[in-house]
Amino acid sequence: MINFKSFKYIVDSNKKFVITTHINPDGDALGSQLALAYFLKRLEKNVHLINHSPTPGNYQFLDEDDLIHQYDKKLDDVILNADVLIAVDFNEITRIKSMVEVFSKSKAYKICIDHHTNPKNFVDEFFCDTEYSASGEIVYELIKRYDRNLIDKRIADALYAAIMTDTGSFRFERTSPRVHRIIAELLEKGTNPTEIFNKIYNELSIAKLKLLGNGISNIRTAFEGKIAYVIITREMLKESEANEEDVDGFVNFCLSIKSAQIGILFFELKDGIKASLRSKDTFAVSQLAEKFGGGGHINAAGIRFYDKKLDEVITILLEQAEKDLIEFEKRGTNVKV
Ligand SMILES: [Mn+2]
Repeated sequence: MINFKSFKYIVDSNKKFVITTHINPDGDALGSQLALAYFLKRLEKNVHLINHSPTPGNYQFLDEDDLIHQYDKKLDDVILNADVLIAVDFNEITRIKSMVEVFSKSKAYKICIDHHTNPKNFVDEFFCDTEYSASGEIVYELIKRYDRNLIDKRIADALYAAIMTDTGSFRFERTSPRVHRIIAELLEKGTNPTEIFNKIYNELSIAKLKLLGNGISNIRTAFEGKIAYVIITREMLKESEANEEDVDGFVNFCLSIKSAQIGILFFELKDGIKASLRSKDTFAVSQLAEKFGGGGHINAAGIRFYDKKLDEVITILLEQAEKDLIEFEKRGTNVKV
């Protein structure tokens, strides 16, 4: 349950806000962060946006005033002297990497606005609910209940981007009637869906498209085609002259195979291996991810491995996925009771 009154109190009784989001931010992370910033600025608050990662080029249009700064030690004073630190779209401190130390050290009142499962205890107050499709949906409710007249086109665009990207363009599980009602209100504020979709998704580089082609042409399946997976290695990255952000979204193609119930992307990072998991229906990839120290949602989750080789990760994860699928087929769920 989200305590809207408490949020209003925090906003009204403080002046200096710092908002941050997770490593490799996606549309929901950035859209939610910027919408909050535009809202607080309309209330004449002092707002700083500081992230570990740079903003990917296709989301830059949401931040026309260049409000987002990449973290640097020079910004420590801003973070240490803030009244309120807002963590948006993540729920454990390790997700902010280089900022962990200063975030922990700051005496500011810390709040978390998020929709992922299993929040860790790293803030003073949570505005979290896993029922929401996107952090942007929560941010919308927070702003609306504060004062709906504050939602202008800029805020609407940022929230639209947040919700569109986290619902897979309004098709994932938690795309509820409420989501569409919110979207209707955002469109009434002047948001143009075609324009935002094109800016986010139709500005791919040739490098990304080539890498995607390479990944897809080597797609593999396991367990009678019920698991489909794509592997992206450092070498493939180099060959296509793509960068790590280019791999965003590749995992979703795995589920376009009819027989596939689980889709996995194995991605060899500079530092470790990342596995992105997706599923159809009610198979909870979050449960699978948690077995390896990862997490996420029912239909979308992720795991990071730091001390294993790619082949090893593929073997152990596929083995566990198969076991969990067998259990899912037997019991109709893979969620622990
Ligand atoms: Mn999100």
